[in-house]
Amino acid sequence: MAVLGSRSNPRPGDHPHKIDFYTADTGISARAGYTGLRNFGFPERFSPAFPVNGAGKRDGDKAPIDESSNKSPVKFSHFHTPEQTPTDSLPDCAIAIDVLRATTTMAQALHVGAEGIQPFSNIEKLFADSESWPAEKRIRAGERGGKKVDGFDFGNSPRECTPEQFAGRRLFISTTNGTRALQRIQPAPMVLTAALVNRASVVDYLLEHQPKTVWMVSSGWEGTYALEDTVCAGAIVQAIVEKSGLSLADLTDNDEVVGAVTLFQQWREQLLELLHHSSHGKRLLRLNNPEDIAFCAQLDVLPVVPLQASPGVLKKA
Ligand code: 3SL
Repeated sequence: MAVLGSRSNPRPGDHPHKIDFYTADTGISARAGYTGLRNFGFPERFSPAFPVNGAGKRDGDKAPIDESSNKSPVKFSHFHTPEQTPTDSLPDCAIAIDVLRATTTMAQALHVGAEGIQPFSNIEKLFADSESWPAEKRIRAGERGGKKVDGFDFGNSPRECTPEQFAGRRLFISTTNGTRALQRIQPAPMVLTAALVNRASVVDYLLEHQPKTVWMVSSGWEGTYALEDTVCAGAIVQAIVEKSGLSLADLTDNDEVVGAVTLFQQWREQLLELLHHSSHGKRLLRLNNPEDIAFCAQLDVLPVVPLQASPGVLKKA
């Protein structure tokens, strides 16, 4: 079934995410959408948001797309900070981004075999909730101001996440901004985390599961813009453009997405330099941490998608 287009005139009682698709094989419209929140997963009630033939394509492949289609039923929005993220609606899928360093660390932790991840914005709550977990099965990690929190096992360095230390253990983590972004989007039916290191896997997941509205929520720094999170949001949408054959204009729901993609196009061959330009990159350099920046600047190296499996718990998808 090829998706030819959608119409945007809502009917009384429609869910805001409900979209009618006109299909090539039937010539009639098929109503799709969801009517309630789910923990995760997008079953049969969803019609494809990307051209069906585009799903799962590898880098460099352009999905064949019906020339009569110039409108994508999937729309991406990017928000520079958790504070700028709308509070009166939810997308089908929300992605938290904190390239330096929280979502990079989370990707690496699950990649090396962590059993799951529980993010906390509040350190006292992290200590209290993790207390009920067997000591040998838990890791407490995180930072404030880039430095390890007293009493934690680790800071927030992805390079500390080794199979020896993390395999089979649950990571309880609190960071300055990344965990706040995650808590902000927790009620969404599909919640992922993304960083440059796992960009390709996140993109493949989106192409496979086909949410129709996707919010990319950057962590920023204490309520302000972060260059490195924006370039990651741009990298995600750029890969969707390349793999689906859809145009950027069709995929975009706010101006921030266009800005993010443009930033990525400009810097895609110099991501490490860009991270060194960013204010948080400079902060980490002052803390003498160039190796972490280099780790976080790698593109598409970790085949892992952190997915919220139950409220507040991320697992490998
Ligand atoms: O702000 C955050 O959530 C952290 O990722 C910041 S740091 O890189 O660990 O300092």
